[in-house]
Amino acid sequence: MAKKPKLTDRQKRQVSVNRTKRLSSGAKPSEIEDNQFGEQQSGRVIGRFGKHADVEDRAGTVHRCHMRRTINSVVCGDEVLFRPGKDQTLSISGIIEIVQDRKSVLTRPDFYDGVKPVAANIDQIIIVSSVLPSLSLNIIDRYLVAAEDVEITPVVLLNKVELLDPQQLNEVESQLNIYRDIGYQIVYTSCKTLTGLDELAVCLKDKVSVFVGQSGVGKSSLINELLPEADEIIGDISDNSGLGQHTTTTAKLLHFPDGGDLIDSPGVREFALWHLPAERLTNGFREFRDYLGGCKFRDCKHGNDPGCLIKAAVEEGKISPQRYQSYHKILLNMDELRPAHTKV
Ligand SMILES: Nc1nc2c(ncn2[C@@H]2O[C@H](COP(=O)(O)OP(=O)(O)OP(=O)(O)O)[C@@H](O)[C@H]2O)c(=O)[nH]1
Ligand SMILES: [Mg+2]
Ligand SMILES: [Zn+2]
Repeated sequence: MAKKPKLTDRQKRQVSVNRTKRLSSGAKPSEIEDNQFGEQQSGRVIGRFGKHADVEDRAGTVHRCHMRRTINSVVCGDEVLFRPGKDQTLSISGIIEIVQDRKSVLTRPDFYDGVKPVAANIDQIIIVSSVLPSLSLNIIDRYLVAAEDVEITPVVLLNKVELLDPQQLNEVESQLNIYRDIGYQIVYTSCKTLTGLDELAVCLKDKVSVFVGQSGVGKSSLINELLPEADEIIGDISDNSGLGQHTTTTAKLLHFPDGGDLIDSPGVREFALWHLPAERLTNGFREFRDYLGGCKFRDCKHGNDPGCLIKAAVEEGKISPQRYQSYHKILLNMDELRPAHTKV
């Protein structure tokens, strides 16, 4: 795919002027438009498709809505004020007028659009991994940083465990115990043998959770096991690459009959963190926090700098060397992956 050309400062100013004009001109609904809609009411976004969104009203009815041009972004989990359409024969009849302040929002950087919200008003992020596509601790670390950064509780989930023999399972468990030791919950599941699904259901009960992770790890399959009526489409793993095929393309919020909601999100190719300044990355490694501010040099890069408390903690076995290496790998990649047209 061709890279987006870098904008000059003049072009950036023009974009900003145009945007301001567009926002102020779109603020008031025209009278003709006004007649098409009923009274404003509150609702919640449960689906997002192109320029439209599905809004569930308080009685549980779903309205497919346009959005006022003043609205910047709408994602699953957003609380909104909307007006249902009077003409229900139209496929998209209502309109979202206001997005309420978000209690929490998970974001991800997008090469073209800058930082994009993924889901709003969520209580926990379930980081789904599997052994096919193969387990990547570095990807887990990146999601953990993103979750820590927005202060939403993460849970580490490993799916497809039935593909491992007992010895392999043992090895994987000792790798993932690093996360347990620093206070994260770990859940092992299989959609084939149904292992761990009861534990997962308990973990999701009465909370608003979002499933994130690479394509093909089984997010939608897990949802179908937990909520058969969800009927999520699942895709095969490519024989050549061992990767998923990006089957889920839009986020969708589903309800558990006994309480709790779950958002299925599309697998992303590269969950990068280049939108975070380095200090926020460091802070996202929760076990580093006890040592921050104590290094000899204020601008310590926690590499080979003399008097680095983090490095010392690694040497003393208090911080896992694997997490420490992962931190430096992310730090390096952040600069490499950051598109030329963005700044932190
Ligand atoms: N062996 C095994 N295969 C599984 C398991 N769970 C899911 N799969 C398979 O993994 C493949 C991908 O599953 P999906 O549920 O589509 O994965 P996804 O994470 O939703 O992928 P995207 O929507 O592309 O992000 C399918 O072929 C599933 O049948 C499991 O526990 N064990
Ligand atoms: Mg899916
Ligand atoms: Zn240091």
